[in-house]
Amino acid sequence: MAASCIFCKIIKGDIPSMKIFESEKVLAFLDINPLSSGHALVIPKHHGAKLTDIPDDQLSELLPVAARIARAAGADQYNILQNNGKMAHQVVDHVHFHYIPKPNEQEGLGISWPQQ
Ligand code: DGP
Repeated sequence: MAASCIFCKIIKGDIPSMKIFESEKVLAFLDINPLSSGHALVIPKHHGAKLTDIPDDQLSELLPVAARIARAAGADQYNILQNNGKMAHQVVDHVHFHYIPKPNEQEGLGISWPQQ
């Protein structure tokens, strides 16, 4: 846990979130700023900023949860994204996978990166 980390605070329950899955090592919740309806984040409970900071036993549980969410949500098309570092558009320095469902083809990719 990192005292100043927003996602660690969500894990502890100090900041409220719309949780959709929780296990010993993983938490998933709805993104506060969704790119599409159902946009969710899957995070390890172990604090680490980047993919390379997370132990394998935590990492290996994240994608199966993303797949479970994708299956349960039922969207046929979706993005799974994971950003590492400011230049790669990472804003929250606690590893997270985005699950971004695409409800229909009119929305295109639906990814809007911050303006440089
Ligand atoms: P990234 O750019 O990959 O670091 O995405 C961070 C995401 O985290 C962004 O889509 C918004 C989301 N987010 C930031 N703060 C909060 C929060 O307090 N609660 C929730 N549910 N999501 C948050």
